[in-house]
Order: sequence, then structure tokens, then C-alpha cells
Amino acid sequence: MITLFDIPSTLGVPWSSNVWKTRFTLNYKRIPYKTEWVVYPDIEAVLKKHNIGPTGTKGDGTPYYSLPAILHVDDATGEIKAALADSFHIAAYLDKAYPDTPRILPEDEEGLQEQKAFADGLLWDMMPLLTIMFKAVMPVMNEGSREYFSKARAMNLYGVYGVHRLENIPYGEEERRVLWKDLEVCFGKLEEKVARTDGEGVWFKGDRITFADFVIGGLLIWMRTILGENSEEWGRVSAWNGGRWGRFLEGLKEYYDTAV
Ligand SMILES: N[C@@H](CCC(=O)N[C@@H](CS)C(=O)NCC(=O)O)C(=O)O
Repeated sequence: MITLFDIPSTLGVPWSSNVWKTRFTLNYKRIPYKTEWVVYPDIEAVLKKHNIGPTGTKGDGTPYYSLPAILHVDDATGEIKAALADSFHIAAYLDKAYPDTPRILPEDEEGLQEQKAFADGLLWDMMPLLTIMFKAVMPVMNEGSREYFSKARAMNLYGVYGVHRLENIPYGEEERRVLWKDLEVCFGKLEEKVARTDGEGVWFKGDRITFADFVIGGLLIWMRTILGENSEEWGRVSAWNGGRWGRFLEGLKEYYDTAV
């Protein structure tokens, strides 16, 4: 059985865009799994317990431990088959460990690099989204995560300006108006990337789903879950670019409407 480590919220449903990339991958492959919920301050200890290493380095030079992570245990023997973090590495592992399931990453080096570059770059191309979403996530963070999240994400975004808590980032009507305007431009650029394949299908590679689609899908489901399906904000996003994003997420429905 596979255990997927995820971060809880008070909404009681999966919400994290990064972890959704792995949920989509598991659901697409129809691989059964169970979820273990870990609040932010405990991620490092839980991963260390399972001998899962960091996925990067924090701004202060210390190791960065992150979710998603999976633990794959052979039910019959109890043998640990794998324990790893990072949604891209997990996708590569699942392609290899479950060869009878549909592949999600290409086999050629160039194709792999294209997927990795897209996965690594998307959030950097969506900077206005981070302030909007981090602000929106705060009220639904579990008690155990809230303090950590506020400090860590303020550090990510505004640390260099000496802002140490998300609550201290200015977020009035004018700031929001500018962020949303900039975000629309970001989605326009994303649309240009995806639109190369128009006519052959809606996905990043045209007619077949690849990991890049779960990167986009993770971002969209994060927004829809946190902003609210019936919110004015989600209505706006899903209508941009001729309604592409609402349709895109709807197209992934069978891979997120799965019991967890
Ligand atoms: N590239 C990584 C990114 C993972 C990531 O940054 N995850 C966040 C959760 S959304 C995390 O675990 N952060 C831990 C922290 O901020 O200390 C992946 O796709 O797996």
C-alpha cells in the first residue's frame, strides 16, 4: 500500500497544489493509497523518520523538507519498496514501479526535461498568485500549521523587505486590484504555452495527458478549493481565456473526484 503524506486544512479536503500533483498521478494510474495528514511544523520530523531527504535548501541555507511524499510498503512482506518526496520524482517512480499503468512522463530525455522545466517554472511565472493564495489559505490553516505558514510564506515572498508575517503584507482594495490584473496577464501567458497544441487537444502535449497537466490542474484545484467554487474570484479565473481554465479542470474531473 502507498501512503501519501499531505497537509491538512480546516476544510477537510485535500487543497495543496503541490500534493495534488501526486494525487492526480495516483488517481490517473488507479493506484490505491491512503493519506496521512502532517501539519507544517512536523513535515521535517515525519520525513526524517521515513528516511526521506530534503527536496531543496531554504533561503537561510538549511534543508527544505516538503510534501508531497510517499511511502510504498509491500503489503505481503512488509518490505519498504520506496520512500521519497517531490511530485516529479514520485511521478517518475510510479511510472517505473507500475509499468502496467498509463505513463505520465515521457521516456526521452528532451521530453523529460520539458516536463521538469514546466513543473519547476510554473509558480515562478505566477508570482501575483502567491500573495493572493497565501492570504486566502491563512483562515483555513489548521491551528498547528498557521503560525509556521504565516512566517514561512512571508519569508518566501517579503523576507527581503523585512516582513515576517503574512498578516503584515498590505492587502487592501488597491493591492488586490493590481494583483488580480497581473494574474490575468500570467494566465494569458500560460494560455499561449498550452495553446500551441490547440486543434490536437486541450492538454499540454495536445491529445494526451502528461504530468504538466497535473501541475496546471494542481494549481487550478488549489484555487477553486481555497477561493470557493462559487466565489466571484474563481468565477473570474475559470472564465479567463475563453473559459479555458474552468474547462481544463473539468476535464480532469475523473482524476480528482476520487475518494481519499
Ligand atoms: N517541487 C516540490 C514542491 C513541494 C513543496 O514546496 N511543498 C510545500 C507544500 S505546498 C511544502 O511541503 N512546504 C514545506 C515548508 O514550507 O516547510 C514538489 O512538487 O513536490
